[in-house]
Amino acid sequence: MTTIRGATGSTGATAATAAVCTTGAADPRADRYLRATRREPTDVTPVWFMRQAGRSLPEFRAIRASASLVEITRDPALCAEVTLQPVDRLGVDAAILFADITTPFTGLGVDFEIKPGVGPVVARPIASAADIGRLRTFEPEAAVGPLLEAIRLIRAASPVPLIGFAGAPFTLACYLIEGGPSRDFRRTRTFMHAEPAAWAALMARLVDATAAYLAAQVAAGAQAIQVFDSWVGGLGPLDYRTSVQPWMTRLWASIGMLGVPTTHFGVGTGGLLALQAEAGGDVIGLDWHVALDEGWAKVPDRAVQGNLDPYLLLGPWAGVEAAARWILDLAGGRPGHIFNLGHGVLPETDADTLVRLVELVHGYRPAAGGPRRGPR
Ligand code: 1CP
Repeated sequence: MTTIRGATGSTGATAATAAVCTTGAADPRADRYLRATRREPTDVTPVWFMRQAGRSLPEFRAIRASASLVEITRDPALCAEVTLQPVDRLGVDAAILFADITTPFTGLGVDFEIKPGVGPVVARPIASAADIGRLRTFEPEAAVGPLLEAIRLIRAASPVPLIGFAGAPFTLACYLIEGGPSRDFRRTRTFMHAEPAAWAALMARLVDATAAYLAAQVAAGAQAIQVFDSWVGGLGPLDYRTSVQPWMTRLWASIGMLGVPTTHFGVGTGGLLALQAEAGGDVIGLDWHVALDEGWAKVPDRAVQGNLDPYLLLGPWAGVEAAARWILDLAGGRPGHIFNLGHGVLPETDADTLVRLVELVHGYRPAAGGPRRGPR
């Protein structure tokens, strides 16, 4: 087990590094994920899970009983411990920083809370150009200093690469304008069309903040970054091209220079994949609405990540196994497939099912003769 809490400052980090170095050199998980992002061959298919930290792990719930999500992100040692819990328990090939996509809101001067059972709720949703004018410039060290310190601790202790992340401007705007979770993002989509100049101003502010936030994570040690455009699949291709893609292109012009692999993720984006790839991303996320080979054919020059339906994990193992093997057969061992769920781990998921799934992916060997198509 990786224990970082109780470690004080650099002394603790050094001790953790020493402990890992003795075993870490031989850990086959050390660079599988990074190699796959570059579409280089790997010994086995790398696997990690979106939302793998927190949620289904009992050891997370024990910590969460006495500290809120925001408190965890402000305590570097605790944040590092929670980030590394799934690496120990599940055997995954990458760690993802424990934070929320709304974590940088405080640095923009946006008052919000994460309500249990609901999600992020913004105190005063954005409704006008004047509201956008009141957003503060995001200064990473002042806004998320402890989180950047957590990244340094994780890097010193982790046997696997650390993925930093941020919400994409559209998805962040959904929370800022709706004021909380929404099924149809009605206000956001209306605002986008009714107030095009204000929408552009908001997107510009969020691109700048997100670029600065991700650059700070990489400077602190994140070895890859993922941009979550979780809710953009609600848009059609015309809206995407007009109102979102230019901002994603601008974001990638900045983060593409950071020197680490980037992943561009969304849900329900089967009709947007080529446009997303055009904006940027070494790795493109595929959710479960698209067969892996068909999705990959739309972004042939990129790596892909996905695409198991997270709801399957709530059912019998046979369903998980059949779908996982189908996905792996469709990938056929081609370099550049990172196995993941099509969206985040659901809170009710049994951690043992995740362990078993990691073992299945790592134990899989593609059949000779390339990708198998199977049923769809
Ligand atoms: O592995 C992890 O869980 C790492 C930490 C992590 C990540 C990567 C959290 C902690 N949130 C996120 C990303 C995130 N947050 C996304 C993008 C990924 C995705 O699409 O799932 C989104 C859309 C959010 C917003 C959010 N935060 C929701 C969804 C609300 C909605 O609109 O339906 C919820 C429920 C949260 C709260 C939250 N974030 C994270 C945790 C552990 C929790 C649960 C609340 C808590 O424990 O207090």
